Amino acid sequence: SPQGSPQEQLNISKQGATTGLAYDNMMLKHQCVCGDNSHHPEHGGRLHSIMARLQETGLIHRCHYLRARKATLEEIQSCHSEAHTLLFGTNPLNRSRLDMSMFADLPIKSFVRLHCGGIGVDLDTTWNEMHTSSAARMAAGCVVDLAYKVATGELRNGFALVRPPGHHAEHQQAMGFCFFNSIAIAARQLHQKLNLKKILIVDWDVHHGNGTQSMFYDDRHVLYISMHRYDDGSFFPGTGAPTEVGECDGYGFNVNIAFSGGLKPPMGDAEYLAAFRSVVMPIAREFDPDVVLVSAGFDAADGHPSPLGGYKVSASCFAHMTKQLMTLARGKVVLALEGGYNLTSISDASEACVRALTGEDLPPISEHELARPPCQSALETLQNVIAVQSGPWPVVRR
Ligand code: 6DK
Ligand code: ZN
Repeated sequence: SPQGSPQEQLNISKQGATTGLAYDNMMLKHQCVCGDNSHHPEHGGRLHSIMARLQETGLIHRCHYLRARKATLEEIQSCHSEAHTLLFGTNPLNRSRLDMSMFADLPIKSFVRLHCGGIGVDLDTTWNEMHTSSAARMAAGCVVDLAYKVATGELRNGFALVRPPGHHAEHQQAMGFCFFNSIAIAARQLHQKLNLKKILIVDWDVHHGNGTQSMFYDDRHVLYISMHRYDDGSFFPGTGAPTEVGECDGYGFNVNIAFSGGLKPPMGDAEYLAAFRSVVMPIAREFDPDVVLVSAGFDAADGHPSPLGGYKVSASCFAHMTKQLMTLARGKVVLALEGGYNLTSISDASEACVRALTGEDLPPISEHELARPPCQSALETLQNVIAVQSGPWPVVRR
């Protein structure tokens, strides 16, 4: 608010030039009851490694540390059903006073017993009855708060270091390590509370964000652009075909850059930068967003063997993509962690992206990747995307 002491105003204007960092230890508590992380690639050590790197490099002191909070049940319900929100947003202690008939129409009435002995929503998605709700609500709250502060100009841009991830979570379905779709909730809040009319979500996690796509499929206020490994529907979660372009009001506001052709060769910087050059940036500039939210998974990075990746995007490439997005929306860019499981790779990539956000000079892309033409199957993907998107987005035709 414009009120407040001169000192407060000074802090606000200083913050306005600052990169926000949203994080809370509560997100470490989402842990399989089996107690053995080796069965669960999406574990708390991921956030710990990235935090350690931001500390070691001193980057943490260049960021404004956000006092995190859990998303309210009301915020979560802007994207998820009431039953889903209550089931995954409460623990037995605070749920006891609720009417359990609420859950009667949920598709998942039974949880599965995992091979490790734990309990899951499905075989991938471990669920801790006591702690998952707090962690997932904290993850969403971090992204909402950070997005809010960046959208209003209180912060320049930001990085939400969060887990569990969100982009697979649908209106009434937890899956693929995800419970609440934090990025989608943030986008909804910006639309509903700040009345933003043009929100861009870029998703560079190696997996397609089926949840995010489905939530905004008929919504022209939220443009969803995903780059992912697709392999003709055989790669998790199997959705994200280039032909999925949105429907009704949202026609043309869903863009899937779906790489196929397996790992021969694996996609790398050359393919990702070509996609940015020929599809992502032209459409994004034309859309001219008020704010850019990034589902910033780092599992397309080198160091992620199949099934959790297989590609070899460099840390520097993630930073360059960040920097390009910062030319949109007057620099209002919020990165939120999704996947990424190799602790060194995700720390390298996070460090590089935070350097980009704070305006530092970026490490160069390797000469070899810059000189290399995109592989044949990536060229076919891009041609295909351009063909299906040139109706709503003539700018891609060049
Ligand atoms: N399961 C995500 O990175 C989640 O997109 C990916 C979920 C993949 C589920 C299928 C799969 C494994 C593989 C190895 C070991 C255990 C489970 F949501 C994000 F986190 F961002 O590969
Ligand atoms: Zn992923």
